[in-house]
Amino acid sequence: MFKKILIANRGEIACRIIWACKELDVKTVAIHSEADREALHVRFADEAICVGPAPSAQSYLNIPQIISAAEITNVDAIHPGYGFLSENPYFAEVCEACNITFIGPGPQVMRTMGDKASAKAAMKAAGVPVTPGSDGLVDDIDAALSEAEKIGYPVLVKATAGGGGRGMRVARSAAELRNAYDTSRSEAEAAFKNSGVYLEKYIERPRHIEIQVLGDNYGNIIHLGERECSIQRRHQKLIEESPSPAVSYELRQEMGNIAVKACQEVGYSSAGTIEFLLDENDDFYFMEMNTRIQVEHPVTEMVTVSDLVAAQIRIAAGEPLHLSQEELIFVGHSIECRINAEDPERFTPSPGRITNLNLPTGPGVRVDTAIYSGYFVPPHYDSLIAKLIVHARTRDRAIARMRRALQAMVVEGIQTTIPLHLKILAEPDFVSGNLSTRFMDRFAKP
Ligand code: MV4
Repeated sequence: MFKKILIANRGEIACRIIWACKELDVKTVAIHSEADREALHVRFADEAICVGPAPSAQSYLNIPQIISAAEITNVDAIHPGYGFLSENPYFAEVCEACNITFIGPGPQVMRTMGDKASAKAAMKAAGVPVTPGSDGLVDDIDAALSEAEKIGYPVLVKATAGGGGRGMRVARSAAELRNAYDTSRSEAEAAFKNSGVYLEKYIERPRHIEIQVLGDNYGNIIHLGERECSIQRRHQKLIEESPSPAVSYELRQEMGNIAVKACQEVGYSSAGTIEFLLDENDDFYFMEMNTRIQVEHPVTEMVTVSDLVAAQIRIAAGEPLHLSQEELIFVGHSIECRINAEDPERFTPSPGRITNLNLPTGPGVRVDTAIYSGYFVPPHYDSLIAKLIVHARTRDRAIARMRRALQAMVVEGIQTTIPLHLKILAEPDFVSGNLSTRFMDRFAKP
């Protein structure tokens, strides 16, 4: 086991990694920007190094500074968390070159799965269902029209350099495709300096269902069930849950086994997530693979009674998986609400000082956060300030528990998404589990 780990991140995930290290008797080194001197992860780490000014590019993304901090404090490994450098193959290579273990998959797997086209090809080769579509880019409108005839309308025009929904346009007829094709290409050129587009069958009301996997360095791979992540606004997740109300025992086995097989084919190790679109006929299609621990990992931990961050650290230290697929258990239902420092109506950032804070407690309540009363929420970083997670025997009980936990969560001095979550949880479609990635359209301002 490592003696000391540097956490190349901040906020709640940095604290989360510190907690896992403490339980493993591993010393921790925090890095921080000048704006984060008073941050909680700095306080609870054994050592802390300032790596630069507030802007992320000069601090949390500053590879030379981070590697220098790792050298000075003589750490054995670096945990990147999520975001920042967590899916940067070059950073993983630099760590390995400096004889520092990067806690995550190898750079090559990260590179393969990080490129949409190579990821889709690798998944297709591994027998993972991918959305029917063009085989590669469509270089002119005639190719697009001919591909669309093969696929069948409606089709989606997607920018190959896009991501997170940017550069996507639906076409329901040849006439619409002519327009969508030209618009997508020019938008992609402007936004990504890459006008490459491809076509896919448009799935009208998909759910976003993702499978958590864990792989060690000896070829052992298990899945830990699914997460329902359809409650998103402009591709920002708001509420996640496990299990999904739409996934039966049989569908879980099918999706889980396909995810495990895919990871075996690409030689995956560490924690990873395969994202799928699930349609109303229970057909599912590969969307992308995330080669990092994800924000929403706690809902999986709650229903499988696991510690995914500790598992990542153990795997990176060369330990075999402690659990076989057969030994894994699923208990109850877990829901996570992302608490952002934002105006709950306009979603505009709301940084500032927290003048009064009450965190909910009681049975089945977990809060992953780095805020405290008197903490100044800086404007420089992501607006996520806390994850409120509940666990109960059934989905209905979990919803009731989340409602009372949200009502007990007092954050004064800034605005948060707490009122929005209470609104969502009051929606009959949410309570009945009738979700899709179009769910949040109902709150869209005219
Ligand atoms: C789709 C789709 C429907 N049909 N692909 C959005 C971003 C990227 N993850 C892929 N996305 C979608 N791809 C086909 N063929 C609908 C979406 C989509 C979506 C997917 C997951 C979660 C939220 C979403 C919100 C809007 C659109």
